[in-house]
Amino acid sequence: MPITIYGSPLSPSTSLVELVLKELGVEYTSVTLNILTGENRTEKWKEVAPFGQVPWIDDDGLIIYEARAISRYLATKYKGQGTQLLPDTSTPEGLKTLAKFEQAASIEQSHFDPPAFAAIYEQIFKPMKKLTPDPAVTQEKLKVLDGKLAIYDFILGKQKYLAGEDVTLADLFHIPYGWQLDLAGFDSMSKHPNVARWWKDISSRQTWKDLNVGIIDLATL
Ligand SMILES: N[C@@H](CCC(=O)N[C@@H](CS)C(=O)NCC(=O)O)C(=O)O
Repeated sequence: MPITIYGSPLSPSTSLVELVLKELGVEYTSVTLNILTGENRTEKWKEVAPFGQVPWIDDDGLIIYEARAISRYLATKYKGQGTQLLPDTSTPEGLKTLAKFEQAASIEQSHFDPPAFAAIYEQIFKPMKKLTPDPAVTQEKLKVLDGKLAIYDFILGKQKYLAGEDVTLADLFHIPYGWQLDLAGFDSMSKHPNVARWWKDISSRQTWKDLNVGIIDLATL
């Protein structure tokens, strides 16, 4: 039975899981929930997704939510198929590369996601929810993000990807919100030279292009 992903085309976290499935070459089916009307937060889904957020997957009865956890699960389950997205822990260097991967994954969650999400929420998601964005908040969050990306630039001046010389899930975790920053017209991902080189590399992956994530016409939902 193919994996089913419950999510929304408006959700960067859903795009992340789809990207990982494409990288691994795994067939899947999708169920779209209308997150603007709160369909994901109805009593019907409380048992499977207690926090009420998309995405979650159903893999033959195994329900998992939290996009990064789903990604790790999929990359582990389909190890040896498609792109290798987690370090190979069977080598003598395995523990070291795993530690570097975990460090990179933590950097994304601690330093990139909070300001990137907050800027995108203000600029893109608030208008979608018919709330009024505050440009001052957007600018403040972008400034915080820029400070973090200056540190990324230092790191990426010494290595190709965030965990070392190979692409990993830790890099892919940045793609959906990095993409939204580009779509919003912010120069965050292109301002610093080493970040720009890395971002061009990871965001031009064919799998991401195939997903064709863009500005959604709400009338089509
Ligand atoms: N930490 C969660 C965050 C998921 C999340 O923020 N989901 C958003 C869409 S990207 C959502 O469900 N929004 C609608 C809602 O919260 O009701 C993950 O990584 O999966």
